[in-house]
Amino acid sequence: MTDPSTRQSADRRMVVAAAQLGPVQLEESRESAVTRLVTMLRTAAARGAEFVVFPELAFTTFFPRWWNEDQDEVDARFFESSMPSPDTQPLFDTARDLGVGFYVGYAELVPADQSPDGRTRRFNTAILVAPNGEIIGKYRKIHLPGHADHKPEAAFQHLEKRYFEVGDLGFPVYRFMDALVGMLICNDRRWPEAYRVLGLQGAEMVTLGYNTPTENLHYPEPPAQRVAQHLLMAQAMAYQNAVWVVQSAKAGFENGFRMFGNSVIVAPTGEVVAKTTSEDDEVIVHDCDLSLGDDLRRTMFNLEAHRRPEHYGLIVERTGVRITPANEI
Ligand code: CDV
Repeated sequence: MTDPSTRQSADRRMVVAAAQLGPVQLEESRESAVTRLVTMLRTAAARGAEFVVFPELAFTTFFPRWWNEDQDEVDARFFESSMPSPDTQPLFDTARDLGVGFYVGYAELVPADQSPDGRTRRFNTAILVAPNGEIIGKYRKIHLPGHADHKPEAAFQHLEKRYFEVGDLGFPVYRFMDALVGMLICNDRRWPEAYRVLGLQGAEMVTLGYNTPTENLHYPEPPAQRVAQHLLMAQAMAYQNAVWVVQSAKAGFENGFRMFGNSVIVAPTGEVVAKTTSEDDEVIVHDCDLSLGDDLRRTMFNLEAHRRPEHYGLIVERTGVRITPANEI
């Protein structure tokens, strides 16, 4: 266990990039998507980045927007049963050549013969890859949004609950280069619990890829409001947990369905230090001072000194709302 007081060594820095991916059409091959990621990796490295954050499900289109009953076809078109795979190997090779680490999201298929319970399993997954090209960490998305049933009346589907299982790895934090890094995926960013569990393990940087539709599937909502909420969450979670937040979008029109960009790097102070301006492939870079959160962690958000878990029981005991007014004894 690391003593938080021992990490206040001066001038720990990491130059980090968020590499936003523009749309990946249904017809686009994995090979083509990987070529685009490799190009951005090179751009980021040329601008000094040591660590690059790519989006959720980065190798294909955002396929949960389509109902498909042919699971074999879904598996073959969108899932990876090994990582790296022949198609994704160039990304790993380039990272190793450049000496750059990365986070990337993909649809993970665990074949039945490799699964402890003999069942084929499917997860929405992100990995942390070291500058030598080795996978050093894995996270499987826990807060799966959307639905499992077909909604033919809807303009589009959000079938993450159909295509994926809830992640089974918890919220691990990894020692990565000079920092303590946690991973989340898209909808996880809306849940303070996820960030706090990372914060309690000393995370200094939280990395996250996302695919967020510009339109709300459930009710009309102005797109600008959705972007405002996205930025609000990133800034609040960064400040409340004294962490750097690096969030990378897949954006733009995929087969007519739009997703917003606004990839951001946010400082532990809650300030946005870099943000994309397009819905295309775009790289933003920031030189992060890893000690910037130390003052907050020592004072306002000294978790050891100020948290009151004896009063937080409901957070883990109860999932949904049950109205329990204090005056009804
Ligand atoms: N891929 C996602 O998790 N998208 C959700 C949408 C459905 C709201 C998100 O939180 O952005």
